[in-house]
Amino acid sequence: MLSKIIIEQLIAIVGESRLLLEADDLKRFGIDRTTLWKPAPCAVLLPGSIAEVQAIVCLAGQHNLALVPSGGRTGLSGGAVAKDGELVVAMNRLDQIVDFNPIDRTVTVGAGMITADLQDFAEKQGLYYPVNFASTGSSQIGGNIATNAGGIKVIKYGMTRNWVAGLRVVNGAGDILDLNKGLVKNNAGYDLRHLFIGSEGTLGIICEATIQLTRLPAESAVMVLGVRDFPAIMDVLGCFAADLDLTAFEFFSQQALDRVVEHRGHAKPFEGVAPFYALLEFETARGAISDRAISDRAMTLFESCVRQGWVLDGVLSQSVAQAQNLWKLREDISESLWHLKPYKNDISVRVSRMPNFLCEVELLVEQQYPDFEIVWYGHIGDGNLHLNILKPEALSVDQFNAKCVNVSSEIGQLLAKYEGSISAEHGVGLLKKDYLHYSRSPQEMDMMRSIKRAFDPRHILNPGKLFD
Ligand code: 2HG
Ligand code: ZN
Repeated sequence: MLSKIIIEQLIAIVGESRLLLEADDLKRFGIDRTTLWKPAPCAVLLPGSIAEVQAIVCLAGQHNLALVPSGGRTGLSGGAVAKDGELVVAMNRLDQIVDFNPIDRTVTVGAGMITADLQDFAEKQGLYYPVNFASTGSSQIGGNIATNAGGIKVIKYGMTRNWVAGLRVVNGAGDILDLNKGLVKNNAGYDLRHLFIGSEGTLGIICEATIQLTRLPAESAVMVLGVRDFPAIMDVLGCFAADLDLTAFEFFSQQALDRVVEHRGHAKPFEGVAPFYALLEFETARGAISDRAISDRAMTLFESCVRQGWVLDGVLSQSVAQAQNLWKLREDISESLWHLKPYKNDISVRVSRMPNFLCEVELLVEQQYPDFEIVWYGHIGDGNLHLNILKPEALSVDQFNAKCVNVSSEIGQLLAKYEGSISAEHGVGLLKKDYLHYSRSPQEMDMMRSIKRAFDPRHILNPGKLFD
């Protein structure tokens, strides 16, 4: 509960209508896409400028109030959850274009800008913001940066980190830091900007970002292939990546396809079934969706994969609409599983280690958890697997969650052996912090805590997230 005096001070900063105390607002702003925690913030603030964010942080520091920075709350690890009476600082009003520079091909935006609005703005300038994923319609750029969001084009364009040319943040001491200022080359000491990217709101509140844009991509075509087994998916990747400029290489299992077809009513890619499917996207010549030379090349590769026995069946998009429909089979999986409250894993290993790793994970879950339905999908071209575990009807939610914690530890041990990551792209938040030690050494953990102390000396920024 906030005291009357603090409420008055907060109103003096943001204005009365920008301090939300109603139960509905607290519920809505206190949670992300996870369902494991009950939202319980003490209030929600909607600052309209960096100066207001700074004033909030200074006040929070004086009164020792915990702050949870909040974007579109589409996260899957509890990074934006406020469950312990924190003040939520929602960036919704900082959603403007601050500056566009066509020579540098950069755009400076408020952290609250919706990702899809940034993509649309870029396109109107004849440019492109390539970080793309299913929740771009509601996620905010500040949240994307705080979690270093990945998505479906990482194989060609990399993660959000690659596109951040500058950041304005307010750290936990209430200082405004202007980091990198849009420079392409800047070796003047430590690049603090990169510490904030992926820091999950624990070092500072990202208020403004200068984003690098690039030229529009050529038209692309999409192929969905039915694949014999896990190892064959990696063989198919090797075969296509060697010859085509891939912009995506995704995979999903038959169970994932069944769920998405059932839930969304999408058409299957082709008649037959396969244990796994690979979705490939590659650029064709500008202006021609089925440029003959590249499409013929793709068909030759497909035939060679069939001859090898890796691929059972396949389809190549013949129009933009067909390409979009094929993408839906992959992009809609997460939402199609949502009502089943799956336990999520978002893990990665180096692509070269993927074949052996996949066999071991498959064996682990088959042997130890035969009654669990596992829905496999992910950005396999980046070495990133989303392992969604569905609750068997016989188990209560508590029993299921307890078992999943065991699965996570076993997978964590396997990841440690393969030098992989317990969080490839969703972040650590609350969900994965107990497993962080499988990916980070004690020395690294100590250094991360020191960095946290340096930027947030009063420990008021998103406490309890990433690590305790
Ligand atoms: C995706 O790749 C998202 O579809 C969500 O990262 C993954 O829900 C998930 O597990
Ligand atoms: Zn993903």
